[in-house]
Order: sequence, then C-alpha cells, then structure tokens
Amino acid sequence: MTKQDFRIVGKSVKRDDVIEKVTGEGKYTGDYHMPGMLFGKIKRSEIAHAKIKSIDVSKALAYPGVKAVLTHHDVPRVLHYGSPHPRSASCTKDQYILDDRVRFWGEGVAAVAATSEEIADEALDLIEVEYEPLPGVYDIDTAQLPDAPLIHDVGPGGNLVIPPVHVERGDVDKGFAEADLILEGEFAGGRPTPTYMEPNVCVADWDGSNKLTFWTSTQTSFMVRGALAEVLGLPLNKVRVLVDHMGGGFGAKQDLFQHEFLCALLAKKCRRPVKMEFTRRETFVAGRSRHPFKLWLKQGFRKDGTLVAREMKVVFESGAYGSHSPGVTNVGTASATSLYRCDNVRLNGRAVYTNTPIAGAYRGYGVVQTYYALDIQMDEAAEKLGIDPAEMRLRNAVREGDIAPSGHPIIGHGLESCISHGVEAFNWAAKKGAPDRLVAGRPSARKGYGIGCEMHGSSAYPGIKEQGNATVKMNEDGSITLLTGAAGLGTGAHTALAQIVAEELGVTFSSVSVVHGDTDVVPWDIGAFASHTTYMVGTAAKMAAAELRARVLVRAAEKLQEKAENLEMVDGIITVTGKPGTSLTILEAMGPSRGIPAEHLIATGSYMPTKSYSFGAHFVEVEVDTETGIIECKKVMPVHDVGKIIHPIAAQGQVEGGVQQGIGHTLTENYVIDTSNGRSLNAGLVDYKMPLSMDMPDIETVLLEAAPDPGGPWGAKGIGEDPIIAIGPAIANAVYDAIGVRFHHYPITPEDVLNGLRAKQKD
Ligand code: SMO
Repeated sequence: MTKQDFRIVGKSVKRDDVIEKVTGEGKYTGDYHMPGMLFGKIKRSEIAHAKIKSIDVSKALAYPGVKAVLTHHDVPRVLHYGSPHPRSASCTKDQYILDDRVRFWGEGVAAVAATSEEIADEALDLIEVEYEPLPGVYDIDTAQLPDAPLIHDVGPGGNLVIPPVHVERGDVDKGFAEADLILEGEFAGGRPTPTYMEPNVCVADWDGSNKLTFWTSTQTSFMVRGALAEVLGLPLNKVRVLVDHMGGGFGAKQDLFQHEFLCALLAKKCRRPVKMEFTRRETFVAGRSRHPFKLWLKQGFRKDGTLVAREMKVVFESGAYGSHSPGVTNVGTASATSLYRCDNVRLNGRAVYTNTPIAGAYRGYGVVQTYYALDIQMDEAAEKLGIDPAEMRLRNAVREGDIAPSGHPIIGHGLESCISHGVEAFNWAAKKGAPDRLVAGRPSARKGYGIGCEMHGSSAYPGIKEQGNATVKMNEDGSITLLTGAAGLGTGAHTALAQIVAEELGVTFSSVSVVHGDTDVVPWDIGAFASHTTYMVGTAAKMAAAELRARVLVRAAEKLQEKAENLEMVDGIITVTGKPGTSLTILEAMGPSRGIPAEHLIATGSYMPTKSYSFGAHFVEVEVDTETGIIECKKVMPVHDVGKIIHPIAAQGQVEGGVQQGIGHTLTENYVIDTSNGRSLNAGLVDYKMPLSMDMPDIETVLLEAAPDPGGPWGAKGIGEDPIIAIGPAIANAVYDAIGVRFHHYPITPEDVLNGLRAKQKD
C-alpha cells in the first residue's frame, strides 16, 4: 500500500445522520403515516405444535372498524425460505405465509386490518381457532431421536434442516496419534436475541397501477423486493421497497417476515395503506434469535502447544423454520477450520428443527458458538501444558497463506499483531502472574483475567458471491450524491461511504450526500450484513468516484490546455502540478452553461469480492462474587485489526456495542423456552436481562491497521460482527482464572457460579 496523506478518511468527521437522530427528527419506518391508513395485527397461536381444525373469523369481521381478516384460506399457498438470502438457498422452502398448521408457540394464524391498532388488537380475541394438538419437540436432543415427531414433511429427513455439513482436511487420526495431550469436551449455548431498539415495522401501499410501495425495517431491501414479487406474482418493477433510518438490525432483520407478506396482502385487499408494527413482545416471539447449540470438541496438542488434530460436532437449533440455518451451519462449521491453525480437522455440523421460535442471523453468525468452544479449550490446553494462554495462542494463531474457512488463502493476518499488542497494552504478564486473585475491600470477590480471539469474514462464504454497487452523481452545482442500496442500520457505514467518495473524488466531505434504501432509485445491493458495507460497497463507491474524477479532470484538462495526468483535485479545486496560481473549480470545469452541464456525470462502481478476514483479541478482567455468584466484567481491552480505519469513532462504537452485546449473551441474556410445551417464558425486557450502561465495563478499544486487505478501500476490512465473538470466551476464561471453575456454556448465571463453587468444594 503506498503511503498517502488522507484528508477525510481516518478522521472522525461528524456523521450526517446524528443530529436528526438525537433530536428525534430522523424518520424511521414507524414514523410513516398516510391518509386512510389501516393498522394490522397478527393473531398468534397459543400452542406450539398443532393442526388448525377450524378458524372462525365472522365475529372479528363484524367488529366495527375491522376492514379485513386473512387466514390460511385467503393467502397464496406458496412455500418460501423465510430468508430470501442467497446463503439460505440450500434450505428447503419450508414456510407458508399462513399454514393450516402451527409449528411454534406464537406463530401467526390470522391477520386483521382495522382503523386503529386498538380495534385490530381487540378483534384478534374474536377470532376462534380450534386446534388439534400434535406432539412437539422442544430441544436439540429430542429433535434427533429416531422416533422424534416430525416438524416438516419437506427437508432431507428426520428433523434435519439441511443435509449435515462435513469438512475434513489432513489426517485426523494420525494427528491424534502424534498428540501428547488430548482434550475432549461438550459445550452449549442459550438463545440470546438481538433486542434492537426499533421493533420490526412495515407500511404497505398499492397504487392504481397495481404497484406495491413497501416501507420496511430491513437490512436487505432488494431481497424483500424479490420475495414479495415472487409470492405476489409481480415483476420486480411493480414492487418498490424503501428503508429509512433503522434502529438496529444485528443480522436479524434479513428475513422476509410473515407480517411483511401479510401487511402487503391486507393492503391489497382493503385498497388502503396498512401499517404493521411489532410490540416488544413480538420481537422475541416472532423475531429471530441466535441459534442455541450443542457442541462436542476433541483436540490434540504437542507438548510445545502445537495443535495437531481437531474433531468437532456441532448441532444448531433452528426452531420451527430453516431461515438462516444453512448459512449459520455452514459458516459455523467451516469457521472451526481456522482461528487456531490445525492441519488435521474433521468437522460435522447439523441444524435441526424444533417447535420453538425461529433462530436466524445474528451478529457473529455461527462463529460465536464454535469459537466459544475453541477458545475455552485452548485455555484448558495451555493450563495442562504449563504454557501462558497468550503465548499458547501466539503459537497457534492462523497465519499468512493458511486456508481460511471460505477456502481462500488468508492475505493479511492480523491475529498475531492483535494478541502481541494486547499483551503489552493490557500488561497481561504482570496481571496474570499476580500472586493472588483477591479484590481490595471485597473479601467475597475474586478477580480473574482471560483472553479470547476471533477472526471473521466479510463476504466470505464458500460458494456465494456477494455484490456491492454504488452510484455517484455530480449535480449541476458540483455537489455530489451517492446512491447506495446498503441499508443504514445505525452503524455509521453511510458516513464511511461518503468519506470514501469525498477522499477519492477530491471533494469536501460536506459536499457529498447519501441517498439510500429505495429499490426504484439506488443500484442493486445484496444487503447490509456480513460486516461488508464499508469493505464491499466502500470499494464500489471508490471505483465510481475514481471514474468520475477522471472524467472531471479530462474536462478540466481541455479548459486549461494541460494533460489530465498533470492535474490534481483537492476539495473540489483543480490545480496543475508545478504551476501554482492556475486553478479551476469543479463548476468551472463542468459547470452548466445556460443551465446545461457539460456532461451528465454519473458513474456506478460494482464490486464482487471473494473474501476478507478481520481479526481481534479481547483481554478481560472480571470480578466474581463467591457469595452472590454475580460476575462483573470490569475491564475489557478489545484489540482489532481493521486494515484501515475509515472513521475512528464509528469503528470504536461498533466495538463497544459488540462488547456490550457479547457481555449480555455470555452472562445474562437468554430467551427461555419451556421445554415441556414450547411456551416462551421471558418474552420481554422485564424478564430478559440485557446489560445496561451500569453493567458496562471500562472499555479501552485498540484499533490496528495491521493487515490491510487489498480488496477493501485503502485496505479497510469489516468490523461489524467481530467484537461480539471474542468477548464470550475471554469472560469464561477470566471466570476460571478467578474461581477455578470451568464453564462450557452461556449464559453463565449466578446460580451456575454458586453451583460450580459448591461442586468444587466437594471435590
Ligand atoms: S449476522 Mo450478519 O448481519 O451476516
């Protein structure tokens, strides 16, 4: 990478959306109101697995203010994936918009449109459903029994969502034969949900030409357009999907949800706009959680710490429908080929249906689960072999040229840099080597230190190409409009894209404005996920900006009678190298003559990357109270290699948010399903404990530009998902360091701590 002075990239310029967000003026989908708009609500099943014998909507229909009711008799009987994501294409189509059967407690069985939300709500109680209960499956083990009740008639057999994923490299048996130490363990994780601030919401409106306009809180507007068009039997240009601001997505807003189809169908039936907005409770029941999992891991090590063999079996719980299970199973399983290098691996991944709410995409996408196990067992091996845990990781860290989970060789490996940097900055050796774990002034507390590592791919899924596009327009006054299909989840990625365009084009940051999320206007985009917006769309935007810049300089060269290659453009001013005093503004080069610009300046960049990996290491200090069992995360030093930092504060925000979410899923967050009947036990924020600001540790984020990726803008890589991965095992390892009790699951609750301490005392 050539050395370059950056004017805009690398600076924490003011994000153009922040003022309107903090003043409450930013528009979210829920803010849209239209004349004559109706409100939709969904009747949800109160039984987890049943046939619908009959459904009587006559009383609801007769209720004043009710305009339409839909049941499975009234909607197209089309099977769909639930997730229109290409990663899910290996999934059997397993969802109907409404079926004559329910497969989880809370699944929609009917939808109502009425003149107010209250009336729609009241009408739900007037719908009479008669169920014929079916035996249910509520956990991973039962789902795999040979005589387990079957949840779907489609699929590869049993309750499998997809055929098992098998990855094998090298000679595993030979590897184990050469090992001095073999460790084997079982791991498991609960069901954290992303708990975004903005509940899912959509508004549907049909016009006289039978065109659907659809506002929705989605990360993947073009996929929503595709799925709606397919099910409604419309060409793509008759469905327009718009996304304004979003209050978070975290992966879970990638699906095409039942309420989205129903909202469009209700609006069509009523010939009036319809809005549907989830309650907080519905975000749990009908949203998407992380996949609960069970995992068995066996690894062999040499005396010097070298990892020589790895065998893993993981089962992900998909819930009632497939959604992202193919992607999560493939990515989660393949991810265990890497992080810590091992030539001999045998991995098996499965996903099973259960009669529980649907698991989907959630930040960390299968990798959170598998790396939790890898990093805890790495710590156990270090202890058994008498090697410092950081040193153990340095010896095994993935390196340049190693094959990544995507199957591509790794270019730019930042893991060693992250570990080494953190060891110094965290003062690891001194802390870890301290003679005791006592906490001053708190006799019942013990402190402990732990490390966790991660690597995560952007656009790095075997066999799937992701694509980002960006269009850059120069307006007649020289101002710039960037058009992108990448949704703005609240990550700051749009600001980064504007910075990239301003930097590459040679204009001021404030002269670039971003238009996003209207499928009729912006270039096609696969969606904002996989930590790839800045990396992938950023490169597309840089390409478009470079093309535009070249065309401006050609015009300027004509006017100045100079060669274009002798010209420079900075902040919209074109100068001639070596000739101070000669300059043109963009407008003078391109400007309108009698209102007509010299040229229609519009360029589109298109980028289809194959892979990119970013790396990180988290260093954690915890305090564990041996009387209450409460674990407090006191200090976290997340060290991340992002290749090139585009917007330091936005990147830091991503890291801090990931740490907070990760602390939640490791210590307190778990959406609990009663395994005797499939009912949700804590679908709401009173009983589901997210960490709040008071629970936040002191976070000292370190961003490194250790291993730039040649495919990203000036080497930039993804940062969205990374920080949620390493924090979990780092905490579990720190808890062990504090109290000498090993936990192989999350969340690690106070009860677990007290039970663990009691069991240890008995030993
Ligand atoms: S879980 Mo992600 O938005 O690929």
